[in-house]
Amino acid sequence: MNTVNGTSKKIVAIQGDITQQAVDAIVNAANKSLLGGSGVDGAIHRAAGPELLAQCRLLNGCETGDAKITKGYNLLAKWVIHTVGLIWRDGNHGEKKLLASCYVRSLEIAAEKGLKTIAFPAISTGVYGFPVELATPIAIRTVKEFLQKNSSIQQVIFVCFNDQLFEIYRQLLPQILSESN
Ligand code: AR6
Repeated sequence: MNTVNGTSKKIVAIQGDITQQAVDAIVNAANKSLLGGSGVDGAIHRAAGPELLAQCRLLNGCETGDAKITKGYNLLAKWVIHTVGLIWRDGNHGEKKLLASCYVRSLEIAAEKGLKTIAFPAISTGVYGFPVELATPIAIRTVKEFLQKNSSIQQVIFVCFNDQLFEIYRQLLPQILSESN
């Protein structure tokens, strides 16, 4: 498996399918309805089974930049944290702040539940059109800063679904993790 480690293995990037990750929680790049969709959202619902949708129906949706948690049902992951990114327009409509908020809220919920290992997809970079070159540094810096303040989470895994995405994480992860703040 392709893996790139940060200095402490606390933050790593792998190439793979998030539905196959044996972690405490996987994060879903959902939409405000939380009722499923295409991309990673569709893959997670298919792998988790219909009980996931039944629980999502009880959540009354989710605001952009926020997150909500459900069980993982048939997934290897015990929990799914559903977060909602913003559809990319031109970068001047709060996209960056809301993307960072997706990562922070997901990690806050994981920490509140005492979860130790969390896997993220590249939120908003598919259907929602956020350029990966801009989204990746935001994802890495936001997770890095969160883990500097919170010691309960042991590992965050960025799961890259394709070669191009993994290559960007392979380049940026060591670079950003070695920067002093
Ligand atoms: N494992 C890991 N990453 C994946 C997987 C997978 N199985 N499948 C896709 N990706 P997207 P968004 C990557 O479009 O841009 C849905 O309809 C994909 O390559 O899934 O936040 C929701 O319901 C990309 O890098 O999410 C919303 O309506 C990343 O996951 C909307 O799409 C995110 O792509 C959300 O759009």
